Amino acid sequence: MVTRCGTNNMTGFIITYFNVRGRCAAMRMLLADQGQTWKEVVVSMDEWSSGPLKSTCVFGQLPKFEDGDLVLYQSNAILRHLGRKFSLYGKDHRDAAIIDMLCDGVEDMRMKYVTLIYTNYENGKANFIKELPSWLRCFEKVLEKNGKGSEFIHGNQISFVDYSLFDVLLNLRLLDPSCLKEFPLLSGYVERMQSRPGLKSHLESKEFLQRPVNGNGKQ
Ligand code: GTB
Repeated sequence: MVTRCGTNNMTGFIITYFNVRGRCAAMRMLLADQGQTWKEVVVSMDEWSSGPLKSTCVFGQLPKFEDGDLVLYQSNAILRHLGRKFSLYGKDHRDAAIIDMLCDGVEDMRMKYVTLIYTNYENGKANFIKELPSWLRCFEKVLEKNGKGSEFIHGNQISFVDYSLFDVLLNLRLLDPSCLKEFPLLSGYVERMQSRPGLKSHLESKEFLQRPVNGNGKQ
């Protein structure tokens, strides 16, 4: 188990996960963009398979996220917690409901991607790329309805789901570099997100660049 410490970690955030971007990429982006530091506990597959950690995890899976004495599992629950903590959940209950809906939509797209990567990469990639525009078009339309796509995925302030959507879009663009070309609003959205100073320096950091995208080397 490797522990990497950020400096000035006054908040006590600890991410325990495998050495991949995977399900922690969005929460890391959120923390970096919000000016937070955190500690990383990196678990190897050998340790995971032979050690006691799995049995202590509520659903037998990582990531595990600690915020002081609060211990959370499930990446989207962690994002929601950070959304509430850093006011990244819209301005009222109506916004929060829509942000939750979008989060579930991003999760559906993420699961399609994860299923391809881990279960059917060689045989499924061509068909996946063929179907990709129909999913991306849904988010293009959401952007169009929100200030003609000039801002965030919902409202005029960033929310936790923006980090998750941005992360999935980066992964999809790695898989199919031209996938955003027919979607000007999504392309502009990705440009704006990656230009945010906190995100830009995170995306340029060696911690981000050296961490594999997925656990099986496929991307
Ligand atoms: N719904 C959960 C969430 O959103 O947090 C899903 C969590 C999940 O799928 N966790 C996977 C896990 O703990 C890791 S993410 N798997 C171990 C187990 O179930 O025993 C996917 C993943 C797969 C492989 C690697 N790897 O080889 O390094 C890394 C990450």
